[in-house]
Amino acid sequence: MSEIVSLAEKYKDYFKIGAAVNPRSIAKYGDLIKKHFNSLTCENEMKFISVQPERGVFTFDAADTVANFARENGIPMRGHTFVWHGQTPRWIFEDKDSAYEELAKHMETVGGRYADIVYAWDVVNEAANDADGGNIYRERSPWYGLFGESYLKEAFKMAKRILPAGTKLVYNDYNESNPGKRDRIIEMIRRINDEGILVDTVGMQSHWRPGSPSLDMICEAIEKYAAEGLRIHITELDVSMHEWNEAPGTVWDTPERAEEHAKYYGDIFAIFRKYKDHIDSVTLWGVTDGTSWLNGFPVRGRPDKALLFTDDGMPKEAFYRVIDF
Ligand code: 9MR
Repeated sequence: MSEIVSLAEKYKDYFKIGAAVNPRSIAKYGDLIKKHFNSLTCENEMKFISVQPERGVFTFDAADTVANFARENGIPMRGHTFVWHGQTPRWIFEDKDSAYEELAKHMETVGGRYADIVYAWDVVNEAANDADGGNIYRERSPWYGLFGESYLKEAFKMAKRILPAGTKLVYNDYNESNPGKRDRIIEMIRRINDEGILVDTVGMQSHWRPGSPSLDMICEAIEKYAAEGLRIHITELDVSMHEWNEAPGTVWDTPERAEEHAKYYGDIFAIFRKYKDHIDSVTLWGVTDGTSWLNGFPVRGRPDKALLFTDDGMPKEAFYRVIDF
């Protein structure tokens, strides 16, 4: 492995190169992670339900395993995530009167524990509506159900008050390059920031597939977010080998598809480099193909090969395209 160039090293004049990790991937691929990545995100271990499943009961073992690995190796982390409709325990929504107070306590306890190592928090995750032509907000979020849109500004105010100065405060979402959703995200951030800047960074999750979104759509999204004065983090990048509505039984693991996959990876990293003045980090959502959440999504049991390394830790063609500049 020693002759293979380090991704993080190769990109040191551009932006951080990150990976979503968990205790299992750290145990299995620790050396690979240390070599190639200079930013880490807990895939699930810092989510609300992981660290505070019951009111006042904090469970930090898994998050600590990742954070201690990061500390030992001097790798900074992104925190993921505080306010989300997913992986959040019901108890916090059961009492409207105490929900904000509990959220603040949560941010103090979790944010405080990792304050030495976390440089950015996904304060709010996935609050925008997916559908065009209606409310800009995701109405089915229990946060929206309790407080309407006001929870967004409240959450960022809280984060700004509680987290160490200088922590990047991120609004993070998917389908971020789709023009309709992109514009809803921008409108949402404008409203949060209308009395002063709270959100300073937009997280473009970037769960993509070859050709989708188009390269033009990605450039346009980056330009529009940057024009708002926002820093950009690519937070959850992966490129599925599958078509979105692929017919069952489709043969997908072909040399042609692998070439499209590799080419797309090369093309999107060329875009990221072009916009390096706006982009602070590019995080892949997983380490090796087999550790990706896409195995079994959205079709149960169906594998995918969405990342840059095989399960043997070998770089794939996509890896070589990413470092080919
Ligand atoms: O990768 C995560 C997977 O292990 C979890 O089962 C899933 C539960 O919702 O969350 C995945 O990560 C998601 C991230 O937290 C937010 N954006 C979408 C990611 C992929 O679903």
